[in-house]
Amino acid sequence: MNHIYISSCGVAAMLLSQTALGQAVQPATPTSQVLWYDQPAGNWETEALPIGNGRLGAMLFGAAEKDTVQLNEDSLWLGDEKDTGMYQNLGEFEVALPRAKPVTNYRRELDIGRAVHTVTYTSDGVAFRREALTSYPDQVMVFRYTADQPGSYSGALTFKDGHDAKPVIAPDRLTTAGQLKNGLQYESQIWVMNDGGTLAATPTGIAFQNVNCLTLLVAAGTDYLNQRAKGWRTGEAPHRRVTEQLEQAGKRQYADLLAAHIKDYHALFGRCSLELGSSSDTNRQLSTAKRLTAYRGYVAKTSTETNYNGNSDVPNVAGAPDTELEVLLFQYARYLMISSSRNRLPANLQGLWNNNNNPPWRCDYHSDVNVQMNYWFVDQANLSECFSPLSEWLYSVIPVRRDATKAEFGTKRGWMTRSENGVFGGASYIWVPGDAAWVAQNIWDHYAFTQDKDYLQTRAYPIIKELCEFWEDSLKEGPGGKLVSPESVSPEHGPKAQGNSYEQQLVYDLFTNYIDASLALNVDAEYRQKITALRDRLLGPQIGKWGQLQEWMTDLDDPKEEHRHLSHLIAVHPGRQISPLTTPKFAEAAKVSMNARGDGATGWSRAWKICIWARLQDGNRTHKILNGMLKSQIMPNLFDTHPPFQIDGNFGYAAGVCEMLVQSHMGFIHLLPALPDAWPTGSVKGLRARGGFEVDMAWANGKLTSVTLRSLAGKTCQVRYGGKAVDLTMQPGTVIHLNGDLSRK
Ligand code: FUC
Repeated sequence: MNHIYISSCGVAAMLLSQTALGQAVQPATPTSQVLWYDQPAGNWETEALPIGNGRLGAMLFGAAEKDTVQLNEDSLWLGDEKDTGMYQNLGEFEVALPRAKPVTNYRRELDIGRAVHTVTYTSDGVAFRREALTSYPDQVMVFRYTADQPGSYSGALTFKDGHDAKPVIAPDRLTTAGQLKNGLQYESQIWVMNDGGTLAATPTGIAFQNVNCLTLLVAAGTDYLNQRAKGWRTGEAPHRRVTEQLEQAGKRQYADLLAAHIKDYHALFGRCSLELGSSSDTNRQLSTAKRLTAYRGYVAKTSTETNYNGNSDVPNVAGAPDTELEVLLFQYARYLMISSSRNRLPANLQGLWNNNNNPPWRCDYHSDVNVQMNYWFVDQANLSECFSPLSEWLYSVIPVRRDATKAEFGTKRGWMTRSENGVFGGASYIWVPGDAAWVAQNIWDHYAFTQDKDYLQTRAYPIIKELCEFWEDSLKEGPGGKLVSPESVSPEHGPKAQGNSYEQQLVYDLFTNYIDASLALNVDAEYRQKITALRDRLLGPQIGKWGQLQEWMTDLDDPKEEHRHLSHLIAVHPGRQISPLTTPKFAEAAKVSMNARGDGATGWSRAWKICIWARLQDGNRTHKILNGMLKSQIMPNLFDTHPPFQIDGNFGYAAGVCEMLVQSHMGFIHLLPALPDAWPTGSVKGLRARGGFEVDMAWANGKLTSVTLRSLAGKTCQVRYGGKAVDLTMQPGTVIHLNGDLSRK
């Protein structure tokens, strides 16, 4: 079938980029924005590459003879209000492309500057090229196959639904609809478009012959709705919406879909850039997998950590410092966030990529660190739009949690959750009272960064206030009349006890955020006073017998304990109760505890260690842990592994990098609070600070050289660097330029 795409199959244009890519010369995009490989992916978890638009996602393998694409839609969830459920696999399509001759010049790459995945290779004298993207503006995935000689595509498309629903096969379309056992309806459609040649329906899929240029449009959806009052369903099968999305996208040229996608993506991604010095040309020319190996080889000279396969053998690669790879990992976290969290459900334990119907940890929203960590960096790294999925999800499940808490504990006000959470409000595993206050901290922080009053009024304030009421009812009098939390766990180890630091610190944080929130809205003065009085009576941090910050109310901490959870350090990060600048003794005790926990860890825990040491202002320590993270738990596709793959490590890494460069949790903007010797020269543009500020800065030889500060909300602020501080009064839109000594330019 001929169609609108004919005119956009520009062979000449394709040839140009083919030459550049086919010879594996340095790509035009900076190497800190490209992941590339000289082999197809074999393994989903470690090698395949993710694309997504915050709702739809795919993992791409890129083999020349068989393009395998595994699909996800972020609301394809089992479960209900009682059962947490788990996140499901939508399915997998395969484009079989049998070829006559061996493949040469193979390259697959993910350009995170444009959010486009490309595969190029030569076979039988024909240069082939594929591009794949997931468009947010058009809500479809686009897969585009071109070649430099006409009629080069012959093969077949098949689709395997994740729950074995059978596709309805038309000559140009595969439509697959099904229902999960909780009644959730879903549908996926693949529309095949050919320039030249023929298409035909077969018993198993769609066959194509002698096609010049093949385009696949993929749309998918479910009838999930994040509203309890409507039974968590839209009330309509997804067929109409999915069909419409496909029809709308099908009216447009590929070049237009591509341009709209890049424009939309770049509006978010392009807002923050980072440079930490140049890497060597040798490093730059390595594929990402080899580059990681080289990095490991370099780090291995100074550390003995095991890698993600659990062995400590590091290939004999002469590595060199590679700050561009460290930047790539930071920007990759931003790419993954934009691709997995926009206007729909929040990023789960694997973002939104999952090929398993019984996934590790349900691929859910764990609330005793993981979902919080996912969102720590989002506002800092100038991706505030990606935050609302978290607040909307939380807002949607609170009514269920409120009822469940009342049924279980007879509570009158507020709610609690258990560590495993789904999308219909069901939760499982241990009840952890502090978890809710912890998510509420993210909820507050989003306001602190954006100064969005409407959000504060409609989402943050009601959520925070209700939890204050819960704690008002739950706190008990403990030793010396201090208020302590009821008996609970410190995630996820040790005895059940009263007054665990986890809860004490989170309640302190919640009350502090409430006070600030009610002041910002100028409401509830009386209740604010009450909460202030309660906060003053809370049992505060305690220093134990070996100088450590106590995890429990009684001095129980074992100096040999290396557990991954760092729950008693929340006051340092992400909280604001302990800082070397305001509470130096507690900060010292925090260091003692952190030294005892060690620098190694599983996935996310190591990222948290970077954040905590950054808050303790030890730049070299943060970089050592960062080195260890890249060496031992970053896989060739740059996913972080716990093991298995958990995206919190990727996102937590980005939070750590932000904390090393700019901190703003103590009421002022602190520049370069934890700059390591390994980053003597660099620059960053577009980091955000609390109070609605955007920061650009540059440094050289370990010293700040220039700063540009933009105010979005017109607040006064204090900027600090080293021993210096300046107070600035700004209007919305004011831009101020400072020298390295903070004098005005
Ligand atoms: C928490 C952690 C585990 C794991 C799981 C998904 O329970 O303690 O390490 O990350 O979440």
